Amino acid sequence: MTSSYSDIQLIRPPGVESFRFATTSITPGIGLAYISSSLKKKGFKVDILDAIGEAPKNRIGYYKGYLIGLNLSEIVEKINPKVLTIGISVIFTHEWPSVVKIISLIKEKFPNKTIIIGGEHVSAMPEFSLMTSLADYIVMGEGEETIVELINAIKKKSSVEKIEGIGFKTNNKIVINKRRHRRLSLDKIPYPDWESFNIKGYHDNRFVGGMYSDRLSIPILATRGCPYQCTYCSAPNMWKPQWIPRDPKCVVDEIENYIYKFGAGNFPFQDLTAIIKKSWIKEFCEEIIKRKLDITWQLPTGTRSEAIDEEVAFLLKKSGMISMAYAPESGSEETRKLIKKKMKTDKLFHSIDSSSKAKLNVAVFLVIGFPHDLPRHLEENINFVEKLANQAVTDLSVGFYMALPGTELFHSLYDAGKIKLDIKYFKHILDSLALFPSQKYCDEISRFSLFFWKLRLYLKFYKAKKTKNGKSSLLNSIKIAFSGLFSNEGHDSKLQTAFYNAYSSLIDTIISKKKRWMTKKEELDLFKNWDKIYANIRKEKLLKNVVKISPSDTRELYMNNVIYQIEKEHNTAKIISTIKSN
Ligand code: B12
Ligand code: SF4
Repeated sequence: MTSSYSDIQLIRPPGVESFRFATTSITPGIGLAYISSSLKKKGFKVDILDAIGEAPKNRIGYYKGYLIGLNLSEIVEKINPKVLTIGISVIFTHEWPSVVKIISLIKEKFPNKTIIIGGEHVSAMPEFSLMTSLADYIVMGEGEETIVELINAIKKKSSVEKIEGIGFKTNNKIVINKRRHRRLSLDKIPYPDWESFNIKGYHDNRFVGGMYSDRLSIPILATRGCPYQCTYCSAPNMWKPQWIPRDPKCVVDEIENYIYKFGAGNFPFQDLTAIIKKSWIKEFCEEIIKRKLDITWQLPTGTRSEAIDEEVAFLLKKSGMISMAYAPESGSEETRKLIKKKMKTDKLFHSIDSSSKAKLNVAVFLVIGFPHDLPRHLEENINFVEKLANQAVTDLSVGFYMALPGTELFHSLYDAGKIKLDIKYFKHILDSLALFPSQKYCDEISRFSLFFWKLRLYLKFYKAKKTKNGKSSLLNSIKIAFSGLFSNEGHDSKLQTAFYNAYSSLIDTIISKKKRWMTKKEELDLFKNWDKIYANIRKEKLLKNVVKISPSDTRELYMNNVIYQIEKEHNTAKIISTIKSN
C-alpha cells in the first residue's frame, strides 16, 4: 500500500458486465489515464487505484450482472491514508450505484477526505450525482485543465467559485459553475499515463474492446467530440457538437511510442467518430504506411461513413485496420431522420461498397425500439440487413434503444413522465446488447416483439451473409462463432468475439450469483429516493429557466438545433437548493 503523501488518488471503479452478446467489453480507462498524466505534468503527485487492473479475475454479483475487479471494501483498504484528495471516474451510468457505495465507504473511514468525481455520467447528471452521493466536487466535460485548477485551489485552500467546469456542495446547496471551453490544442495534452495501469492484465483478460487480437492492445484517442447532434446520444452535452482532431502525425508518434515502450501491436481507437474528414484520415494512414509500422488498429465504437470512399478504404486496409463499425442505427430513412442521424441510405451503401472492395472487416450497428419506432420502421430493416449481408458486411450488432441521460430523447421522455429513475432504469443500459430488453420506451412495440425483431434481424443477416468461400448459410456463421471459443489466436470476425463474450459473461453471471455486493433489500433502498431527487432537480431547473421543457412528442426533436440550449445550460452558473438526499 502507498503511504507517502500524494495529492490525489485516482480510482477506476470496478467494471460492470452481464450476460450479453457484445464485443463491447470494458477497456483500460483512457480518460483517467489522461487526467493522471496532466496532473503529473504539472508536478502533482498522483496514485492510481485501478480496481479492474488489480483484480481482473474477481467477480461479485451486482444489481445488474456482476462487478469486475476489487471488492468495494478492498478499494477502501487500498486508499492511501496520506492522500489529500480522491478522484473517481464514472463514465457509465450503470456503474453509478457502485460508485455511490464506494464513496460512502470511503467517507465512513476517512470523513475528511475530499472526493472528486468526473466522467460522462457525471457530466450528464451533475446535480443528481452530487445529491445522490457524498462526493464533494464534480468535474464536468473534458477534465484535464479543470482538475489541475481544482487540485491547486484545494491545496492552497483558495476559492473554487470561479473554476469553470466544476460543481460542489456548500451551505446545504448545490453549486454548478459554468462549463469550460473545449480544448482546441489536443496535441499539447501529454500521452495517457499507461505506465501506471496494468495494460497486460487487461489484454490477458480480453478487456480491450473491439475484435479480440492476440497482440498487446493499447487504446488510442485521435479525435474528441462529434459535430452531429443525434437525439439519443450524450456526446453533444459532453463535448458540445464539435469535432477536434489531433495532428495525425502526433497520433502515429504515440502509436510508435507504445510499440517500443510496451511491445504493443493492436490499437483500438476510442473515438466517438474518428473518420469525419477525408484529408485527415488519408494523412493518418499514409503516415503509418510511410513508417512501415507493423500494427493492427480498429474502430470498435463506430464511425460516420461520409469520408470513406474507395481511396480511403484501401488506405485503411493497407495501414493495418482490421475491424471497423458503421453506425447508421436504422435501415429506415424516416427513423434516421427522426433521430437526427443525417445519413442517407444510398451514400451509406456507397461507402460500405468501397469498404467491401478493400476487403475491410466491417460491422454495422443497428438500434431498435426508439420511442417513435413503429413496426413498419423495423420492417424496413429486413431488406436493409439482407443488402448489408450481400455487400459483404462481416457482422451485425442489433441493440435495444437505451435512454441515456444528457440526451435530447431522455429529456423528452422524462418530461412526458415516461422515465422513472429506479433500479430498472439503471439496469437497462447494459441490456441494450442482451437478448431480451429489460426496459422499453416505444409505445407501439412490446418487449416481446423487440426480442423477436432482434432474433429475426440476426437470422436474416447471418443466413444471407457470404463467407470467405462465397457460400451463405446460417450453419457457416454458427461454425465461425464457435471457432473463436476455444482458441487463443486473434479473431477475424466480430461474431467470434461476441460469441466468446456471451459465453464467458453467462458463466460469470452464474458464478457471481453466489456472492453479491449487498443484499437485495439494501439494493432497493439505495435507489429508493433517486427518482424523486431527479424530479426535483428538473423542476427547479425548469422554474429557473435554465432549461426549457422538452416536446413530449419525440418526433418533433429532429427540428431542434440543440446548440442554443446546450450553450445556455453550460454557460449558466446555478445554485440548486439541496433536496434531502440519500
Ligand atoms: C471507448 C468507449 C467504450 C469502450 C469501453 C470504454 C471503457 N473505458 O471501458 C467500449 C467500446 C468497450 C464501450 C462499451 C460500452 N459503451 Co462506451 N464509449 C466509449 C466512448 C466512445 C469513448 C470513451 C473514452 O475513452 N472517451 C475519451 C476520454 C478522454 O473521455 P472520458 O473517458 O469521458 O474522460 C474525460 C472526462 O470525462 C473527464 N473524466 C473522466 N474521468 C474522470 C475522473 C476525474 C476524477 C476527473 C476529474 C475527470 C474525469 O476527463 C477525461 C479527460 O478529458 C464513449 C463516448 C465518449 N467519447 O466518451 C462511449 C460511452 C462511454 N459508452 C457508452 C455506452 C452506453 C456503452 C455500452 C453500454 C454500450 C453497449 N450497449 O454495450 C458499453 C458498456 C460496456 C461495459 N461493460 O461497461 C455511453 C455511456 C453513457 C452512459 N451515461 O452510461 C458513452 C458515453 C457513449 C454514448 N454517448 O452513448 N464503450
Ligand atoms: S451518435 Fe455518433 S454521429 Fe451521432 S452525435 Fe453521437 S457520436 Fe455523433
